[in-house]
Amino acid sequence: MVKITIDDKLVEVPKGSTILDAAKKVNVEIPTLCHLNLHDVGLVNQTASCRACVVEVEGRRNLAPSCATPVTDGMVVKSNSVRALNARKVVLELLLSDHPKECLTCAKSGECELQDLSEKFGIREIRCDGAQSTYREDYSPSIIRDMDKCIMCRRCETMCNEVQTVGALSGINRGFDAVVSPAFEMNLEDSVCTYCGQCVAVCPTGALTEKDYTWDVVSALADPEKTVVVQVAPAVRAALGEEFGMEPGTLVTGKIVTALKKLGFDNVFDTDFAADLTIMEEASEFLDRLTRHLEGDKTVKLPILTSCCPAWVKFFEHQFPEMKDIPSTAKSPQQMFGAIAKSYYAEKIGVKRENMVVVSIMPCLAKKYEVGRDEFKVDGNPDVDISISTRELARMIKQFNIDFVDLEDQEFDNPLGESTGAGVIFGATGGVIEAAVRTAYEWVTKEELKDVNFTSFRGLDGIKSATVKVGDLDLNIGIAHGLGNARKLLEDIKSGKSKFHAIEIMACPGGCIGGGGQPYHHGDLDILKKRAEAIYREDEGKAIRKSHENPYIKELYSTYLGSPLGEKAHHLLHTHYFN
Ligand code: HC0
Ligand code: SF4
Repeated sequence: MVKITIDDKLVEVPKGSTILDAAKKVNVEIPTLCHLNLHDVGLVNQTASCRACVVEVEGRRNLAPSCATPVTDGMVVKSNSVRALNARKVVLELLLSDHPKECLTCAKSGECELQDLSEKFGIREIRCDGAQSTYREDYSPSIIRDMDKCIMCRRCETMCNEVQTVGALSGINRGFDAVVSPAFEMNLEDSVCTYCGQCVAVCPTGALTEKDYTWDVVSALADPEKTVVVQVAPAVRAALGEEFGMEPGTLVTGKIVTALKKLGFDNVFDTDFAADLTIMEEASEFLDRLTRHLEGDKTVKLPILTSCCPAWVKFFEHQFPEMKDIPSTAKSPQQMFGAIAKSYYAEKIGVKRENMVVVSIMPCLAKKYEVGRDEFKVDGNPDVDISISTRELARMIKQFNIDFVDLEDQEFDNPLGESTGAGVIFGATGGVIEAAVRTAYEWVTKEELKDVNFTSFRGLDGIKSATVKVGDLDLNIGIAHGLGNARKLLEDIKSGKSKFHAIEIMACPGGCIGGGGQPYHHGDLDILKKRAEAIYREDEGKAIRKSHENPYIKELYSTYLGSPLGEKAHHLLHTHYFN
């Protein structure tokens, strides 16, 4: 251990700690911009590029960046000397000198860390206003890059390259032309980007933001010709409240339904219903593959991989094209919902497909891209028309002057609004495979699964594994969240080392609760933990906790789809992948 003094407070920290680590321990708040420590999910950005965290160290001539300076025994640090404060102010002024002054219209206004610090330091004029960087904007279906707002903190680069191992972003050029870009300055849309949105989640300014589709939703709602139905993803209910000042982990399911009805949607349905449907198909596919494998069929490939996360799908299409016959062919719940809404439900209520608009509320930015994929369209008409994020829904609720916190709870509409606990837990890492095992267990053993809680599948460890006894079989389950962790499991499959029968993969750290469209967590991982707890609380509170027991799912199969993996189910609920 090493002892140092910060602002007259004595603190003891492990060797190798930085001054910033030590300061946190004694609640000395040193401002940071580029620094981000999400150690639990493998992200430590320690580039020391912004210099907003400089401090004075006794005996040293130069100010030291506290995020990157290791402590030494007996060190005496002043975080608030006039010299340090003055340097920070100059750093901010220099950053602002070529930053667009667009706070009134910036998508990040109110959430921007540069804006916050400028306010804190009382910067009212920029003494060194001069040349401005002017880089073209880059629009993709999910993400907008506005590089004039980039402060070269490199958080996105660390996230994309080290945590996600996608390698879509790196710093290029010098001086005013310095930006973070895909290779050859191509647009994100033409790159290997997966649209996971994790770069957006950690960007401190408005350089990377979601593409906002809220006004497309408003236009659809205003069109008297259209029946507008909405689905709400599992993870949204565990996070939306944060946008209205509620404690992280507050469940707001019933309030979301009420808010969406007030916004004017004709029906408010639940993606969790479609998550139950996904389990029917995915568990059937898994058991079919497993049975044939056990019978010695060498053409069958195991492990089966979940396929409901569109960023993960795009990742394996780009990076492991030779393995695209391993993931399940089941569509994601978002897309299953759209396919069923525009067939079964549209027929039931006598509305033509082209007169129905399906909107989804998702914690995810890749879902915006997923809705536009050609295989999810019928004669050019998409199964899901518009996908907006949790943050965009919050914006709509505020625009419509709805007092969210005081809303009464309401229930989802039926038939596409009834769900089980198994559908809800899709929102947290490990939840999809837990839901699948709850069903597969009962289908294989023909016995009731008494304890549905597979706690070994839960939690924020990057890679989890567990063996579950299902009848005579020891089922080996693998779980990865974050694409870097997924890559490790895929490399094992490729080299023949994998012992898993089934693997769940979600692109975002934490699963969908940590999606790129969720309220910004500003580096506080406790927020992710609280959201996950909320998801499992909702599961506990459900009367039915296994997908195959959902009465509306049973009715859907008996009156419309036939059996899982049957012809109609195959046509509506399964997909294929591309290189
Ligand atoms: Fe998810 Fe989903 S669980 S990907 O994270 O499978 O976005 O919440 O909606 O589709 O259900 C996101 C969340 C979903 C889908 C579901 C899956
Ligand atoms: Fe990388 Fe994900 Fe951002 Fe794309 S969305 S650039 S994959 S971090």
